[in-house]
Amino acid sequence: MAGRMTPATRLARLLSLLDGAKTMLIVVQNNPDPDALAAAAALREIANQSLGISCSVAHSGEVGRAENKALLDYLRLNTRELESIDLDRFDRIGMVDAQPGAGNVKFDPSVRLDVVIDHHPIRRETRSARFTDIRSRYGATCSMLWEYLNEARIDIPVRLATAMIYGIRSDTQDLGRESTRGDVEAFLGLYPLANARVLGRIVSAPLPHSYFSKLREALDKAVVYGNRIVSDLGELDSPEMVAEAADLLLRAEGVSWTMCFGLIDGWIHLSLRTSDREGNAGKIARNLGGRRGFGGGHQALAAAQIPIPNGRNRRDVRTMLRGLTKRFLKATGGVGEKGSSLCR
Ligand SMILES: [Mn+2]
Repeated sequence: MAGRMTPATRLARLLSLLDGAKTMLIVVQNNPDPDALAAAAALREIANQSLGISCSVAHSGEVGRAENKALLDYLRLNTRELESIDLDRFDRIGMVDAQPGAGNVKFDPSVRLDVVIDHHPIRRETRSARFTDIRSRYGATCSMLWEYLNEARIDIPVRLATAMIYGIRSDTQDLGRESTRGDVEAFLGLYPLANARVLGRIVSAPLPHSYFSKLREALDKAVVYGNRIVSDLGELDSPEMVAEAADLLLRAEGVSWTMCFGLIDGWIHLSLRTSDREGNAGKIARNLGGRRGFGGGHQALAAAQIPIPNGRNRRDVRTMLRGLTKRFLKATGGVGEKGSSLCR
């Protein structure tokens, strides 16, 4: 466990493990977010500048959000489809901002990883990796990677610094959520190196019109149960709107919990958010994921995926969703209240 070491020891351990390799594959979560993409680019920079290793980045699912696509373009990061990759062709395999066996990454957990650097709570499967640095108190994986870059005295290119700032900002809601001193230090270290104007353009990338109809759906379907909101977004192409709607709805007055879900390829994708410091969204998501699905995350934000068994019709799915809603309400203060539409 590298989490308790000094930055110098961590870097030395990482580099000695990578030493001798010519190629490395860096795996990130499905539908990667800015923190995942920038963290992958940061690990690539370290491996490349320190040891001349050439790296590829891979993930399942697509990069759906307009902002994340703009970030990829700007970073000049060509990500590859994980399913089409021959793992044996790489001397080392690393994973950032995710862990093997987690629900948000389609990667065979029996493949032994060389490097795992992440800020989610540690998973059993991670312990078999050769180098692990898991710091669940950190708001962003980019903050952890900044320490390595800083320790290695690598000149951080403007594009990378800009992307990492975005990664930290978006995972911590501008350092306001789940952030620690390490996140603030990384932010302050990276900010002078970043291009704020370009970042502004990425953050407000043009949105496809379909974004607005999905958003309207999320608002139309939002039901208030006391201090909780639940919204069913229906069929979706990618899960990003589920998370985005959960964030947005949490801003409703008097609301301290949100749960949004959508259906994608036979799976229920669900996002949980809370502003209640006593609440534990990660634990609830893990329970909702159950034995057949996956669930987990942080105190304030979490997600779960639950498979819809074969042969179920629409009514069965509605029953499943009602069951999830009930369990969510039970876990967050009781099922008593009758729901009412947020938008009348
Ligand atoms: Mn992250």
